[in-house]
Amino acid sequence: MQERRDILNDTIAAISTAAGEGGISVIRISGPDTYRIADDIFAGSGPPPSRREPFTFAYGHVTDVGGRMIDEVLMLFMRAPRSYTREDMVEIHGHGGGIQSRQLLRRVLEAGARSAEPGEFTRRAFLHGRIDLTQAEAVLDLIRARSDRAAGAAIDQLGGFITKRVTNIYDNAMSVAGDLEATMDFPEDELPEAVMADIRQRLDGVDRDMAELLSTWGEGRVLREGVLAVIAGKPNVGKSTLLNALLGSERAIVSDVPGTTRDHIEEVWILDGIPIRLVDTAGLSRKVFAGPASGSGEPTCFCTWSRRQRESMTKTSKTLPPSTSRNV
Ligand SMILES: Nc1nc2c(ncn2[C@@H]2O[C@H](COP(=O)(O)OP(=O)(O)O)[C@@H](O)[C@H]2O)c(=O)[nH]1
Ligand SMILES: [Mg+2]
Repeated sequence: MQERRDILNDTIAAISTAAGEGGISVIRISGPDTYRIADDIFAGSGPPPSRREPFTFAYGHVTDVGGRMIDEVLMLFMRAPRSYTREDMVEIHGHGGGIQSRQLLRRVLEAGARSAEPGEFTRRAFLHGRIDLTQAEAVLDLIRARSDRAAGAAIDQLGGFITKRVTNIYDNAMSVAGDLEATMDFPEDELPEAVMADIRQRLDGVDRDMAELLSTWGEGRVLREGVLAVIAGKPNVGKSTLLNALLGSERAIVSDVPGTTRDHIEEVWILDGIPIRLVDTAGLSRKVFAGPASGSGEPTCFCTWSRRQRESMTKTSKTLPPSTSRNV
């Protein structure tokens, strides 16, 4: 509890837009000092930020300590608890570009904010009870989604889809537990069979719901992490051609000279909304290719291939011995 109070007592800031050039970049400030900081750094006509209405924008400039202009900005005002973190929040919309946004952030930090840790705004949203853990996880999934389908699953989760299902299971289990407790007062032979049958049936329902929810975990993981598919085979059999054809772009060099691909190339290919992490590899040499069933030379796709997954790969692989992984 002590730690939690400390965490939430200070004011944090970060650049919230992606790095690189862009029309605008957004700096977010959250915490008790937000409006003092905003008043310090903002120059514009009309009242200072601390006297603005929530959910309004103000046009003006962010200035340095000496009053010199750093950037022309729009400021958006939000008041606790009606913000993402449930704290006082201000967004500064400045011009995009690495230097410019870093200068704005530096000014905000100079005025008293602390640089936010990765995910700290979402952490505050969680600590203040605005979102639960499954929703916090969904925020990251949504940001990192690599296909429409993955983004759709993250949005469902963010909207509380998983929370609702878990709560439902919990409530049903608690209601069975309550009824079981009530039956304890009765001697066993006086309990009507119908009561026990009903409890058994409801417990089966809880069990079924849990199994069903658990079965969606695998699909979620595939959408989140993608499926790793390695194109392996002898040099010059058309592995790079296959990768390019699937991606619809000339990502890998195709050549009739064997051994053109020297290093592995990884690209994401979306198949039915599922991100497939396609890996084109250098060819496998004759020496390690002398496995018993490896003679065909056809391009071969493995759905699992990594050091961690090598064990499982040997189970799924039909054509290559596990030792070939060192050539990839
Ligand atoms: N005839 C024919 N040639 C192909 C085919 N696929 C690839 N090639 C050619 O085979 C050569 C080697 O292809 P590449 O994709 O670089 O093979 P990799 O070494 O396995 O990556 C190139 O000259 C390609 O144009 C195919 O389906 N048919
Ligand atoms: Mg190649």
